[in-house]
Amino acid sequence: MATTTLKIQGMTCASCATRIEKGLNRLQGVKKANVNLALERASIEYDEEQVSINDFEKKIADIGYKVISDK
Ligand code: 9UX
Repeated sequence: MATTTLKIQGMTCASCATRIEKGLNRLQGVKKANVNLALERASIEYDEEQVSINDFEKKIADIGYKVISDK
């Protein structure tokens, strides 16, 4: 099991965060995804044999938001 934190651009309300959270949690291999609106961050616990950061970025983009560099 692995964990990662992604910085997300474009969330403006609590529903945005909930939408992303639900989307991520629906992915096969995601154990637990949490999105913090104030911090603009998603933290994801996942099985790296089933799913990858690339899948998270793609899913978030599909829902209409963008993953940006943490640095
Ligand atoms: Mo409401 Mo957040 O449309 O995008 S869900 S602002």
